[in-house]
Amino acid sequence: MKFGQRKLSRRRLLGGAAAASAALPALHELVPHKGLHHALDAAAAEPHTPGMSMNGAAAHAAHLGTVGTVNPRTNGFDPQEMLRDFDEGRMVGAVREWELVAEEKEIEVAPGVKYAAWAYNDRVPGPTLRAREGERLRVRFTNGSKHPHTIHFHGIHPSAQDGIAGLGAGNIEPGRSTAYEFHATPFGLHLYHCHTLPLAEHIAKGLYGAFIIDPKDDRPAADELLMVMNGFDTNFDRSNEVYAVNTVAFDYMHRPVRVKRGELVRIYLVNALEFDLLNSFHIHANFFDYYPTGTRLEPRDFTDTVVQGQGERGILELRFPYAGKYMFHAHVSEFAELGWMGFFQVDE
Ligand SMILES: [Cu+2]
Repeated sequence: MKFGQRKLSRRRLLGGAAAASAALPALHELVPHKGLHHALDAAAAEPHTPGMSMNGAAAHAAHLGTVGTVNPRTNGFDPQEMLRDFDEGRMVGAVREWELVAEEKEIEVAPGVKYAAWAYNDRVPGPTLRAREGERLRVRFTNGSKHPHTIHFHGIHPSAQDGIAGLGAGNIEPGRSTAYEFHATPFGLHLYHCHTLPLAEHIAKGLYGAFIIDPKDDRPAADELLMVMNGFDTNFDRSNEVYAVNTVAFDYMHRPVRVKRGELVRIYLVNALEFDLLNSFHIHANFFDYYPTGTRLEPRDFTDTVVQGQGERGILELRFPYAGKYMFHAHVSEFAELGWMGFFQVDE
């Protein structure tokens, strides 16, 4: 069977032991000579399943994770670095300014699984824009792709700056540029994304990013992490086959997020998922304070699991009292088994 003839279906991958066994050869066909999808290991595959490599057996022994990893150089961005990569732009006079360019870009979302993405500034998610409440902001946008796009910011601003068709600059055609200007308000954790129709496709292709507005008085000092929950519809059936935080499935399983015992950790958590109505974040062996949208300085919840709808986001704060490895994952088990899980490595 030729590459691509059979579709990679998450239902087949996750349909239980029998389905997983049946799906195994299909996946090999789809990603020849590349790593096995972990879901097969997790669901049912025996260590001696035909075609399973020693690496596969090792992954099985470790229970979860892909065989092999995505080399960050392939994508030109690294989920490890994205965690702490906050883009404050530059000051032009009294205005904080960024330049964003939308372009087509092939990315690797799991070992051997390529995705024809659309990206702001060559990365998915796009740069994490960060400003201070009340500042004047300017985002220069150039559409370097073959399709019309916009940038629509969440926040409070005049309608002409809203980045949708028919208002202000409207859709930005290929090769054209515009600038969005507005004030940074309210403080909190927001997002930006393309708002050209068909909307779900334009977002799901990768045109989204986090937008942090810090309150006038800083939040307490912390080790700050950005986590954008996303997914990829690799066969264009309007459901996702790969799920992740910061794009690369299972990356934080292979390379845990390193934090320090006792230190305050603040997670900016954004749900950029399309096609699935809900996503969630669950941490093992710990609890966190949760600030929905980050727009209040008092937490709403003290919990270990939070659910977010499409476009929802919030800030988590926690400390790890014990050193060791702590799993975090979508408590939507299906998403977890298709890539959305990782570890914190807590060091002394
Ligand atoms: Cu678009």
